[in-house]
This record gives sequence, structure tokens and C-alpha cells, in this order.
Amino acid sequence: MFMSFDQLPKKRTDRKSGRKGFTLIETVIAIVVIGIAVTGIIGVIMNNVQEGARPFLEIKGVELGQAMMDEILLKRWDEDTPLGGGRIPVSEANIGTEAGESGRTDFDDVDDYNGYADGVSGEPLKNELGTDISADFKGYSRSVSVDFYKPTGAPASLDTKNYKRIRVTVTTPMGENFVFTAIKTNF
Ligand SMILES: [Ca+2]
Ligand SMILES: [Ca+2]
Repeated sequence: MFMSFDQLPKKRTDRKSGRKGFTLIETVIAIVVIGIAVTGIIGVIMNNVQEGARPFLEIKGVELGQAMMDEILLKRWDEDTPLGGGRIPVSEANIGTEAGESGRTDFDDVDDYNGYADGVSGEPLKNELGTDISADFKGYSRSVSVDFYKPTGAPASLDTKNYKRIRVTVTTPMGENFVFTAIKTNF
């Protein structure tokens, strides 16, 4: 249907000045609409910032996990494992620290690390030398678990207690978990 210009809705006209304007309700609706639009735009921007930071945060998380795993794998398989390696009776193998080992700098075999965590309350992130590195890794934490684990495909004749599974979990400031797993054997 054709409408002439005169038939289109008109804005209110101030009788004294003759100027056209908006009603209070129209103004409030406009403010709400603009507010919703701005909130949406800010949300998109924040998501992009987070996505952009993610690879950087992940790389730092990998560094932390790899450093801890390298440190652990350089240690003996068990307290009784001879320096340089060598199989010990499975009856001697265990999980946990030995007498006199109260901290990470005392750890000398892989299972001593079971239950270790840093980047948590009372235990800042530290490197292998015991230097506090938390300033470079704000918001990160690590934890370690070690257990006996027989990998798929291992010879049936070998006792499960000949294998120790080491898992290092790194949590990034974004709450993502990275789990690094390695198997060290009694040989
Ligand atoms: Ca031990
Ligand atoms: Ca030990």
C-alpha cells in the first residue's frame, strides 16, 4: 500500500520551540538497546583477547610440565636402584619418600615425587635448584603422581611392580589441565 509522506508517523513537536524530540520512554528504550549492543561488543573483544593469549599460556604450561618431567626422569627408578641403573627385586620397590627426605631437594628417585605439588598455598613454583619462579608463571600450578602401572603390550611375565607411571599435571591460569605421562621401568 502506498503511503504519502504526510501519512508517516511523526515525532513529537515541542509546541513552544517547534523542535521535534523523543519521549522519555523512547529515550530509555534507546539507552537499553545501546547498552545491550555495547555489552555484546565487549564480550566479543574479551573472547578474542582470551583466545589470543591462550597459545602463549599453553606454551608456558608445557615448559613447566616438561621441566618437571625431565627432572623426575633423571632420578633413579627406586631408592634401591643402583646409580647408573639396574634391576632390583620387585619386593624392594615402593612408592613414596624414604626416611630423611622431607623436600624436593632431597628427592633421589622417581616415586619420591608422588604427591608433590607447587604453585599452591604454602609451596610456590620452584625450579630444580629450589629457586622461586612463581613471578614468571603467575596463576600456574603443578602436581605429580607416581604409581605402579603395567603398560599395554608389556610382557605378561613381568610383574606390574616393574613399571612406574609418572604423571605431571599443569593447570594454566585459564583453568586448563595438561597432563604429561611417562613410564619408567625397573631395568
Ligand atoms: Ca622413594
Ligand atoms: Ca628417595
